Amino acid sequence: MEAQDRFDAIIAADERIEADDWMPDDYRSTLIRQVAQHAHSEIIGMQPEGEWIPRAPSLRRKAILTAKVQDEAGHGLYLYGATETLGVERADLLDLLHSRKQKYSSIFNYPALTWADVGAIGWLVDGAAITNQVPLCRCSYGPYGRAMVRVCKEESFHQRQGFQIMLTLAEGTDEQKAMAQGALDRWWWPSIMMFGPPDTESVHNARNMAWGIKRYTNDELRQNFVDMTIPQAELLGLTMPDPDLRWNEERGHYDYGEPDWEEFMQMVRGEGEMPAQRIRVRKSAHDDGAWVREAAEAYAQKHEAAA
Ligand code: BYC
Repeated sequence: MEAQDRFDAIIAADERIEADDWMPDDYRSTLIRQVAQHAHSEIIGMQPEGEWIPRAPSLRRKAILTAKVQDEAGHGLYLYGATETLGVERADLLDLLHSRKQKYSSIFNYPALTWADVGAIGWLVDGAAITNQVPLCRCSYGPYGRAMVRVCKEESFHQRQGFQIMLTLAEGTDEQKAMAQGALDRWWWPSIMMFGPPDTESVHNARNMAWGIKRYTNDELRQNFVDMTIPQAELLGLTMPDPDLRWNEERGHYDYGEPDWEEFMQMVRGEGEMPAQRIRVRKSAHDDGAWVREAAEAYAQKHEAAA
């Protein structure tokens, strides 16, 4: 059987492509693009919440937030590992991030202004991430799908801790409730834009669906997230910042307003001071960590020589 036929048969049978299987160049390159972008998002995503670790309102909150931010570093690790199985080096991927030749998620180009933003990130951003990532556990590329299983388990703890912060604030003083509402107002639209451009504008949708990399389109996932989140906002007693939001009996889904796609594109392109700051902070963390990489390398060489 020809390599291409074997690949097509595996995809048609909804089985998995593994690292040492033959795969078309385009399949490999779209995966490198997506999984690297995903890995970059995990480590850049440590910044908005990491900035709040020293300012967490109690020791308990500080411990929980530290654990959550460390989890994101771990997700980066699994995902860089998964990308490396496609024949690229992690050091090169980091260079591509630092030189802005590869992207990270638009969502991390927004600032976390108050403690309530930490709650909103956990509730909405991790909530959107789970909605997107649970189907990715069934991705046709084995190493990526398997990495997603553990990531999703941890994301579900993250989502709950965010919701719990929002609930505490929403049940607190008028000022705390206003903080929670402000954070929802800031993070709602960026969260629903995280799912990517509308299906009519999506470049990779059709092919990546056919290859079993994506299982649902951007708009399908966005709708699932909206439907899941509205009852949670009602429970919190908060108001969604979308006047067009209403239940559509006929569709069995919520209708919602049009996001600001121009703002989304600006965030994807990384225009403005916030994206520049994200890359600056990342590069300086990388430079500060050079001695750790050198020490690990020296240690590995010592053991190799001994063996
Ligand atoms: N931001 O054809 P499309 C987390 C780009 S981190 C930036 O629909 P596709 C967390 C897209 O790359 C979780 N760019 O693409 C961490 C493409 O550009 P190019 C992050 C975006 O791949 C810390 C163009 O737009 N999750 O949860 O079929 C703390 C056209 O798009 C975005 C992932 O990375 C965006 N939002 O679908 C807290 C999920 N959206 O390269 C939380 C993995 C689109 O052609 N990725 N673009 O120039 C995916 O599932 C898919 O890649 C996407 C896009 C759904 C995002």
